[in-house]
Amino acid sequence: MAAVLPSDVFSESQLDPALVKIADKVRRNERITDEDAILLFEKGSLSFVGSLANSIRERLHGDTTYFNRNFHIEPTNVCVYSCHFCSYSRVYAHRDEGWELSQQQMMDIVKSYDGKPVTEVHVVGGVHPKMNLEFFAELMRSIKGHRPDLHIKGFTAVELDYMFRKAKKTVEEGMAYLHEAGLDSLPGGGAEIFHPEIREQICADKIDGTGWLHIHETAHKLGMNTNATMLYGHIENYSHRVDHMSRLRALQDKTGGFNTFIPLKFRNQQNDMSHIKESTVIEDMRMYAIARIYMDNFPHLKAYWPMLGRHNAQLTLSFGVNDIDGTIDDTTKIYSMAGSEEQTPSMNTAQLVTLIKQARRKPVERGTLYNVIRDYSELDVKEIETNPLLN
Ligand code: MET
Repeated sequence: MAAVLPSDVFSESQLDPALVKIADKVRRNERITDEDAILLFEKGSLSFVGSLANSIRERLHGDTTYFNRNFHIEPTNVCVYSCHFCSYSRVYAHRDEGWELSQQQMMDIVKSYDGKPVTEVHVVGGVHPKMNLEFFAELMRSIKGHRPDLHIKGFTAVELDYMFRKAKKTVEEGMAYLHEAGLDSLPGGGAEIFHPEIREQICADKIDGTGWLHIHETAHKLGMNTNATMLYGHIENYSHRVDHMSRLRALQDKTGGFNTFIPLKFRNQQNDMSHIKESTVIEDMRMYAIARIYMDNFPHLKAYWPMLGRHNAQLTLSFGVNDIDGTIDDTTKIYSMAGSEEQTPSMNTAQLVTLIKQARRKPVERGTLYNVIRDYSELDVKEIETNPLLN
């Protein structure tokens, strides 16, 4: 599909001159400023930002749209922190209402995928006061001992910060230790909104933005790749979003260690912020598009379908997104507990491929680090459904 540039589809005489300048920058493949991004949030129509973002997406990836085959392990939802947007955690005193998996139970989950073509396990959850660095190092070793080629993407910076401090290790020491035990890369969670004006209101007690970035920088220095998220659509304003993205873009300039940016939509069920309305789908698509335009040094932009719902995730493929994450297999509760449409998030390969093909894009299965595993564009859905190696 040829990239359509905004000048081809918009009559520039009707556009705000400042928006025309931004479109020119995108056309010349130049970085936009923080002010430009705020202007896009304030004045850019959905079709304007969408068409710019799509031109960037097609320049970077053509029609290629990645997915992966993965499952999650959520060791616990018992948590020492009390993030107001969270619908998932239970305090230690009420841990009987939550879950705490043993090493054996977690290994049983891993073993239940024996012979199945998953490539990644994603490990995140509550910050449990008793699940410490040694506990998780043992888990890493057991997983790798059982299935060495399974990529372990685990622990948000928030979880790592707590376990390293408790073990009296520096970030460098703790990270090197877990890496050695088998941890391959970090997911992007716990970032929320870095700006203290917002962070202090929504998750005051966990690691601050500077600490989050330091943990990712340390991982990058050890040669580990990581992802980054932003929880949007609650009490933040556009400048907080841009500040957040700007800190990530600056770190990426320094290390190049981020793979993917994942905007996460705030969902409002069963949490302390239920009085706040959720963002509209239009605002969601504008968020993805502006992220694609602004985050010029992030190779990938992901829509995490268990949070957004599969149909809206499909829609993002026209607004800059080139990755929709994985099969999941109903192994995460984080967003179902917050009221997502996806109450039992699970899609098989054929469903993911169909979703991507319906959007006229090219489905490609990737590993965690975007190594290509298989191009599905020429494969018939029936063939995928009936081949156990493909489904
Ligand atoms: N414990 C993580 C964090 O705050 C989030 C995991 S999902 C509830 O970073």
